[in-house]
Amino acid sequence: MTNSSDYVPPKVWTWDKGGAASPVTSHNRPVAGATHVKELPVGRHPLQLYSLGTPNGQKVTILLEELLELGYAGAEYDAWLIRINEGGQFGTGFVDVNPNSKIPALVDRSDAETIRVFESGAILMYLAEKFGAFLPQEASQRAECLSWLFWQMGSAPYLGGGFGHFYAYAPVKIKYAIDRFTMETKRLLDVLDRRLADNTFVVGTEYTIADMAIWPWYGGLIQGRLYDATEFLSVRDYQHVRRWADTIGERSAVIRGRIVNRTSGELSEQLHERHSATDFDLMTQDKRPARGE
Ligand SMILES: N[C@@H](CCC(=O)N[C@@H](CS)C(=O)NCC(=O)O)C(=O)O
Repeated sequence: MTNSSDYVPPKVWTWDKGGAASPVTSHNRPVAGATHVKELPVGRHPLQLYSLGTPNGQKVTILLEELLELGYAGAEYDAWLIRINEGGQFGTGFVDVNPNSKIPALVDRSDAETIRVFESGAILMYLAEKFGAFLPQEASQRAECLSWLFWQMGSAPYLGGGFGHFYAYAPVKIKYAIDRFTMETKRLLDVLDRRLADNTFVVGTEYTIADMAIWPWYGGLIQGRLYDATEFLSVRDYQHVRRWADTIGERSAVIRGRIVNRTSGELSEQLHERHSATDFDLMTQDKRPARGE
């Protein structure tokens, strides 16, 4: 491996297939499209989710569990596991649903016309609009909600792809990259902390899809579930984010949503696939369903 400080980029970049990769990027290529034929499984519910319990995946399962808790039976879903470390996102069936080969991806089979949705922010908006919940109707509140939702979507590559990648996953520790993305991550935490100093939730008093998008990332950082970086980032400085993260983390729908499709952490916090509300009860008896594995 070339030392990062010795590296001089060539005139034209070429793909070094045998080059250094972290376990999370070893399946990535510089081209799009499928690498193998694999149809996606289809369960009995109207909504079929193909995902993994990362922060981007958790956003959607939290919203679905919140909708079900409010009594929207049409939000019943099958959550199928896509193992991105094994290249599951490059199967033909998955690429048909998301040509960008990233989880989460949703298929809505509620009506005669099957609808696919990819990009977690688009999925949150689609579901919130479909059920008329967690997205304010009033113009200024709606604008605030969408602003914070897209703030999270825009900042994820800095927090996850930048800070998380170079601090936790990269096979070499590069000070320049870690400094650059730590600075931005702390600035983003401060943006959120200032907003939450005067507001219960990011939009104000109402809990919305913006909180559901932001919580798995910034709540995860603050509560120590992401990148093991609480000390490094001095997260105790962000006391309003902490208060907000703890409040949301106690909601029963969030407790359920954040363990769906999870494959890491405590075994008691991993429900690899979810096909029924009773799957959560089976977990407590250590009888997790393992369909499709
Ligand atoms: N902007 C996308 C990002 C999704 C994303 O980055 N997903 C990651 C997991 S959190 C993934 O599928 N990575 C697989 C890969 O990069 O090959 C969204 O919010 O849906």
